[in-house]
Amino acid sequence: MIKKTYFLSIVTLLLFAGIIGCSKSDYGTNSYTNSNMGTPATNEVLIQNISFSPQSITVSAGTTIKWTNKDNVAHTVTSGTPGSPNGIFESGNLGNGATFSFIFNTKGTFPYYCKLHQDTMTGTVIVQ
Ligand SMILES: [Cu+2]
Repeated sequence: MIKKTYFLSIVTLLLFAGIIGCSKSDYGTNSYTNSNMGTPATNEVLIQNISFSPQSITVSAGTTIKWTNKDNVAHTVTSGTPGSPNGIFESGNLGNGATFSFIFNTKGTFPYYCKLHQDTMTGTVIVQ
């Protein structure tokens, strides 16, 4: 009887350890991005959860677009395509809460990307 109780206690402890372990790893996964997802304002692109939101934005010539990094990791807003920056705009590293603005005076389609996550983070500005 004592042995059975002891065995059950060990099983219970292991179950708790497992549950706490899972919770911790879930928290760890989320901690570098922003769980407080925002909605971009007009002419604004939010950088959140390792992506640009909206991914494509259309504005009229002369509009200033502002990017805001909501993540807890650095990102860049770099014109061109991954691996081939074209020098039109370059934010440098943006930490959490940092912003970058650029005035789009020329009509056209402007692809951009994040230098630090260029396999997944791309966006487009369309100026009409
Ligand atoms: Cu990035």
